Amino acid sequence: MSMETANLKVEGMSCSHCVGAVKSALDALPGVSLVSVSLDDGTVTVDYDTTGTGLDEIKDAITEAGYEVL
Ligand SMILES: [Cu+2]
Repeated sequence: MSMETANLKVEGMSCSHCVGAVKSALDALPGVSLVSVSLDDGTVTVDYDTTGTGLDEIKDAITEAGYEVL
């Protein structure tokens, strides 16, 4: 088990609905333990176990939810 933290710049999040959509998309990934979203900064911080998921999967989940990872 190896924990990592990803700090991502995400474009397109504008309201609490967006925050919820991103959070639930990431919470659905195996190994993700904590997701925090800052609307003001346009950032998403994800704590995850690298044996469960990876940065590519995290970025894909955000993209599939309809937002752009910069
Ligand atoms: Cu929104």
